Amino acid sequence: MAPTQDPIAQHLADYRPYPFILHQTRLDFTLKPAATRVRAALTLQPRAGVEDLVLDGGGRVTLIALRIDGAAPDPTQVERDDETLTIAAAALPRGVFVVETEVEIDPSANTEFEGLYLSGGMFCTQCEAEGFRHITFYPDRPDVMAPFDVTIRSEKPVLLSNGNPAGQGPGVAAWHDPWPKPAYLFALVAGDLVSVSDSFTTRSGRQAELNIWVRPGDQDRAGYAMEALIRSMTWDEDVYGREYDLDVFNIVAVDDFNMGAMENKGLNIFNSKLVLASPETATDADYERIESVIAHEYFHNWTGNRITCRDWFQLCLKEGLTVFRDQQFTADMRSAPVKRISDVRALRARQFREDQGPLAHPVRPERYEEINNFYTATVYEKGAEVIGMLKRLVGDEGYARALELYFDRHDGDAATIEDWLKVFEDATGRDLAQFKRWYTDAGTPHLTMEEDWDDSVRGGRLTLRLTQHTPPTPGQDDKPPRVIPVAVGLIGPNGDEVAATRILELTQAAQSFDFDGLGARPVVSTLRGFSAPVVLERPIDDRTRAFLLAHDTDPFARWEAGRDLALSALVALAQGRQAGDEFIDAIGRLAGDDDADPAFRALCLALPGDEDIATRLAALDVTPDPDAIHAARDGLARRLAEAHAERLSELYETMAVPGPYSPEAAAAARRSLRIAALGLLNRIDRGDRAEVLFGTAGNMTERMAALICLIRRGRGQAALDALHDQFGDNRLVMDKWFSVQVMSAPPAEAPAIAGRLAGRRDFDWKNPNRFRALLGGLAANHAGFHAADGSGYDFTADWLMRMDKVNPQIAARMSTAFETWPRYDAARRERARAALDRIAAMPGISRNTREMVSRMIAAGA
Ligand code: B3K
Ligand code: ZN
Repeated sequence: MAPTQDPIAQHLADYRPYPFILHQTRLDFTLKPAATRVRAALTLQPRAGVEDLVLDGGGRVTLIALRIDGAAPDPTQVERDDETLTIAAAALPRGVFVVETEVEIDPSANTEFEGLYLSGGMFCTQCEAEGFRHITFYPDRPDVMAPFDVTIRSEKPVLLSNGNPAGQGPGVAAWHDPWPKPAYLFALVAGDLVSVSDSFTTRSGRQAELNIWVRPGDQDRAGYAMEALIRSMTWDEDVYGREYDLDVFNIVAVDDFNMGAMENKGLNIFNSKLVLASPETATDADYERIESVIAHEYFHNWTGNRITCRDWFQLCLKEGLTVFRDQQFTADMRSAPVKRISDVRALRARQFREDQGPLAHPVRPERYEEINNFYTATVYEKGAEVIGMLKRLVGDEGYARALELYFDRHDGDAATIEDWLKVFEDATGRDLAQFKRWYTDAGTPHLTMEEDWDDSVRGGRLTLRLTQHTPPTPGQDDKPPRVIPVAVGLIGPNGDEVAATRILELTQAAQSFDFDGLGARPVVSTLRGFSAPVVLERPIDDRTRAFLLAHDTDPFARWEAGRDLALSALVALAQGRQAGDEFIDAIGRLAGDDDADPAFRALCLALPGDEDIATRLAALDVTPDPDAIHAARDGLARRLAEAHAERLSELYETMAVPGPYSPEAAAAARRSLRIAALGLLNRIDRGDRAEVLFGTAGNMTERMAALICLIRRGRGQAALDALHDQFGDNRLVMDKWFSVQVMSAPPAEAPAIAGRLAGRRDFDWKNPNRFRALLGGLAANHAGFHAADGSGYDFTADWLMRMDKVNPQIAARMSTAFETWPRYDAARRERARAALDRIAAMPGISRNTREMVSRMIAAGA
């Protein structure tokens, strides 16, 4: 049933199974840069009655030959339009039949990097979500799964596809993937590659060969990725009981890639920045991200590949769960509290921003125009938070039982969120009807907590009154209450914990919870571990926040107390009021607390960013002024540095890590504190320390931190030139070189600097990493992007329009720089709106960008 009201969109409610069963897929590629031939043989069978056979196939797939059971069909029975190839039911045999096609495609003209394309002379693919239809005609939807046999003919020395090798000769290789999979998990690579190899024996004794394929010369930068892969495989066996299921596991690093990485069965393809690392070229943050993305893609082998999604509305089924799993993994490999705090920071910066703006959508959307626009922080990160809440509600054992049942029951399926929740209901006996709203309703709930202390009850009674309310989001005004797990602990007046963490389940709009027999009024530590993705509003004074920062036993809540102190000061400062003394004192004490993890201290020393301050102001109904915010943050950082200069200098010296660089967590933690101290000292020492560090540090983590300091002090040029001389031919370092100059520039200069950099010959803008480095660098410079004269908006709009013609996915993704536009002042709104209108009016605008821009414009209407 096609929707008639809304013909440009797909709707969850319209799902219907594919009318044919696909038993087998055979593919034969003859690779030529401008004229690749793809022969496909699909073994099909009608599911019930006979219907037309509709195969997806993009406009640039040229049909050369078509046969059904070996014979060409009557041409009047075949219809081709821009998106499909339809064979009339009358032309189809009754039982099992084989459709053979031969098509020609032009990988060299593929600038969208979707389907089969070339990157630096290497053939590679990206098929999720709907890229396979640009390779050949196919039922390109996740619920149509089949085993694949693939033959690749090419002069390139290394020829890879999914599954196990099934034969090789000069110029040809065959692959067999026995696990039925949807087309989005197909991959092919052909190139001049070398591998870093190892092996893994699963706990039931299967030997798997592991290869990471890179360009010759990059081998010595792939070792960390290999270690991370082996750690991931071990962890998934230990924690989830999941084993690898093929004889080989290949990873390929590619320079031109639209996102981070892709979990194709047995052949993961990675953006090279998430594989290649050496101490001289990668930062600690890069190493951590490589470890977590390697894990993420590997974990998809079960949560995504063995159990996939019925349709793209269910994307969070695989992404939310796999993010949740990679977060658990990183917590186990590194510091769990530090990981939790970093994840919450990222969630607030990206997902809260999305959920509170024009692009808000449910974790499981019900409508989309372009699915690639829904690989969002909401689907991924909020999707993971929802699973964290589920685990909190059913307990660790309940979660383990449910996951066991999920793997048993749904292995080989294309499943839904309903299937997922049913598994939890069956394994734990809990009714999850209300919980399901976390999947179906957009928006971030606001939670208020008020306390009352009653002395007249013997021993005293503490009452916590919790209320919830979710502001309206596009298309949904009415938000019924959700179930919200609120983790609460109580701290006595002397700083000792008097009640350990307990989960309060808020299920109504307002509810009260009593605690009796405490003796004396405690301080409440709430939303411990960030037990739910909500905005907490709580009347609390700075003294109580400082007390929690000093005494809370829950590291997240402790950090949060410090952040709250900072934010309340910054919000006041940005509005011209005096504030911040309490914060400066309390943070100074914490910085010197040598019992606290250095990484934790570093996180506490990091002031909330300009964007966080803007968000908080907007939540208080104050129009954010980007320049005032920037000045407030600068001023508070300077005062913090002045107040604790001696302690910070000491930390800068003592946190230096002796000996050769190691990316492991303990060393990275020390560096992070050292760098945090440097960044603050840089406000008052005019950059001398940074200059020395830039010249002497042997690792990119410290050099990059020093470079940022130098740029901030207007002394960056020599260091930038030195970096360029040393690494001009290293694309990944040069990406950093581009982004750091714009990101760290004085806001008023940022758009002009971006403009100058965009004019350079080495601004290879069609490369997604380079484009993101520059445009993303400007978007991350809050007051620079929102420059009052509109130059940040105009620069961004100009480049988005240029990019849209070449690579719509990247243009649409980067257009989110504008997503907060309705919250600024009238003059900025007018300029942002004009930029968005200009994009919307562009002739030939892609579906991707059109959908994004029109949603953003609608919100300001
Ligand atoms: N599943 C891919 C993302 C595909 C994005 C398509 N636009 C990577 C991941 O989440 O692991
Ligand atoms: Zn994923």
